Amino acid sequence: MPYTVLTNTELNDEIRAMLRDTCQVHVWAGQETDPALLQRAEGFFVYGHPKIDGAIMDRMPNLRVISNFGVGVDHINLDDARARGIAVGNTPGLVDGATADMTFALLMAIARNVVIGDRYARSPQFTVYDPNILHGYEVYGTTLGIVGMGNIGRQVARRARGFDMRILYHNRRPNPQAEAELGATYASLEELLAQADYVTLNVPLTPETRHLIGREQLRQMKPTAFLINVARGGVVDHDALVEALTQGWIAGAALDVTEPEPLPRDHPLLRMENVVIAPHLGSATRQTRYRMARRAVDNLLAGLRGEPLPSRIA
Ligand code: 8YV
Repeated sequence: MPYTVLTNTELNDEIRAMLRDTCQVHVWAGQETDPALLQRAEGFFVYGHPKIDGAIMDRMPNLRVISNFGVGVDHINLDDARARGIAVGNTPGLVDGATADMTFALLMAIARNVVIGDRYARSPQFTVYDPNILHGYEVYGTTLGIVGMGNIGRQVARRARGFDMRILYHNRRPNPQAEAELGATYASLEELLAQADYVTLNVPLTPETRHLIGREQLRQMKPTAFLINVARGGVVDHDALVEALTQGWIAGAALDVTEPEPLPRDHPLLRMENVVIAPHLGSATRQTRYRMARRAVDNLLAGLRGEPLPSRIA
């Protein structure tokens, strides 16, 4: 007898194949979802970042496990799940390398005008090579400020060493191991913002990190500095960021994540030349996506069978 599993959006072929023999997967249709289906649902496979709270859980009295495809679980109310005895799984340790690569891809793209250069090189305006255009900022030998020295932050620091960067980091607690291994120096957030040429955000979104970077923090950055966000859009106050970019408090920003995601199509950030935006691609490599799928499926099946989840967050 296959398990009844809901998912918030259509799963890709790879995940569907992994679940084919054990689960009957139905796509959650919001308020319209058939009550009989909700009654039967034993597992929820969360693909993307829909809000999952107690009200939704209460509509599924047989729900035993929520399996999140991804490490960040800010969209799932973990307390509500705990209170109802529902296990929640995620995919820690699997997205770090790919997300750190993307951090550097965005950092390089904004510093060296890769995206704006690409648009120009394809345009009818590019008829003569001109050494005088699109001078960017150097990356090697500059100062990197990493906000959040967790698994992803450490991977970012490892890459920065290859660029001969001086590495500052800020974290809830100093991380002596990272300091010894990576040559990173602990700094208060104020010191880091004042000194870094590139500030990367590598923290989870929690009540403490929501709008961690606002007006005051952006004003502390150098006018030649860049902000790179591969964490969650909510870590940055977007109104303040628009002001900072318009007023020249900072040189530019590269964002893999925004709030909301996607931004409304007429949002000012989408019209700015000193902004690079990606559609949340941090962990989007074939290899990482496969590992995430495998772990998310293993968490789901373990929860359905009443076994310990390989990666349980709540
Ligand atoms: C995923 C992520 O793309 O792991 C995370 O927290 O943000 C990304 O790696 C996303 O969660 C997909 O659902």
